[in-house]
Amino acid sequence: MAKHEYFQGIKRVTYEGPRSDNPLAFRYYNANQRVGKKTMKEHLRFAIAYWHTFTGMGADPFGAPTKKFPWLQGADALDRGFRKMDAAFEFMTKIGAPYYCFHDFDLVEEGDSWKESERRLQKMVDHARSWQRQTEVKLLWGTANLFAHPRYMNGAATNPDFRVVACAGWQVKNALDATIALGGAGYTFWGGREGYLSLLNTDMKREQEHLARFLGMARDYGRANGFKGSFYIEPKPMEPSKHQYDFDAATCLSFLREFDLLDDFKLNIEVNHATLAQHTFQHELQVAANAGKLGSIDANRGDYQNGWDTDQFPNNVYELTEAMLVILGAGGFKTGGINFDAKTRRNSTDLTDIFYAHIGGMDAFARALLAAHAILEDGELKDFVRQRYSSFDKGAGKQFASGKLTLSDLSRIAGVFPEPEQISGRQEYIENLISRYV
Ligand code: XUL
Ligand code: CO
Repeated sequence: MAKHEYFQGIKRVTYEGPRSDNPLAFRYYNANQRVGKKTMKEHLRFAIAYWHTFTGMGADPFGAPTKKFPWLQGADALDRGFRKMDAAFEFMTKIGAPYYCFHDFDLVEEGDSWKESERRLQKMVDHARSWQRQTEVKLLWGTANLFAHPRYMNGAATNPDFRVVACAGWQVKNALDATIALGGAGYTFWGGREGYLSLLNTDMKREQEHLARFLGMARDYGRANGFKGSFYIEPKPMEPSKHQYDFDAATCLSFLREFDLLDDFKLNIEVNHATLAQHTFQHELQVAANAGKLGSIDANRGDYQNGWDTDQFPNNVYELTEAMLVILGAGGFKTGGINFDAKTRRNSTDLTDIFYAHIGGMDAFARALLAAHAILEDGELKDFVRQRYSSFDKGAGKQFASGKLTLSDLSRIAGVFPEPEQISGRQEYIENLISRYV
């Protein structure tokens, strides 16, 4: 532990069970409790997002920062970086999160020269390595912030100016080096400004080709330098660009397929990005899972009444249960996990609020895991779906599914039967089945 304690008066958060009324205890997340073949900790692989939790100070388009994080008060950038990291590892240890995620310049502010930025990053990586050794906290994934600096206003890898693309390359190389040095299990690309505002000044085809070229270069560099983890693309339909090239899971998969990147890239699916794309989170997870590309998730929730990325902490156990059904159905996380890409509200200004937020999110996921596991064990849901498609398991249905029939065959077979009788989809019955476990 560092000499200074930032979260004073808060001890390690422990599991006290559903009857506990201690707001600083888990009521459902019991790290070592077995659920099927794995413990909760192994299933959920929680990660803390460095940007929201230790760097985001509550500024919004209408107002100044509200959060007076003590670790950000120093005069010197490196000093602030070190103190932020000490606070981060104190928090992650106390909440019992096994992982964290960062952008390069969450760790420390960018300097005023390439050299100075690299020097700062190197210092932070050394400090993180020493903290990782002293604690059990590991890096789930690293990434580069290719959207905040004004140079990226027209995009990073898709910028029409090659010099900006080169800057993005410099940043990704350093961020990959940091991720590799810290044993990161993954590396994420969220295309912050990889998209466009107006088609009138944009060569979309060319920009997408550049993006693919850039991702391929990052992949080659990572692999050549010992990175064995997963590369993730994180879909998001809009904001900050009007049109983002990585709109949703299906768009990303088709892009990866077109440019022959599928072997090395999986998807990192974020709840609020799914809903901005007019999908449910479950839908996006299933699209990724169907392609064998469900890598990791960014957990949060949007707001039902507005249309932007509010990044609130997840608390809807029913929806999370549906999500966990897909995740468990796909075999669970391998290199990925549940990264809380979520922030406390602007007026939640106490340091304790950070604990309440994460405890709530972790408990909600633990309940969803328990419910989803029990639903799968019970088997009725799976049987119901299997039964629904059983006409393809035998006879002509099976021949159709295995490609042995022609359209003329279908037409002939249709003529043999009377009008098919109605078969209910029984959605409400199935929804009630989920409710029994939530
Ligand atoms: C932005 C977002 C990012 C990525 C990492 O909406 O989700 O924080 O997760 O760059
Ligand atoms: Co995210």
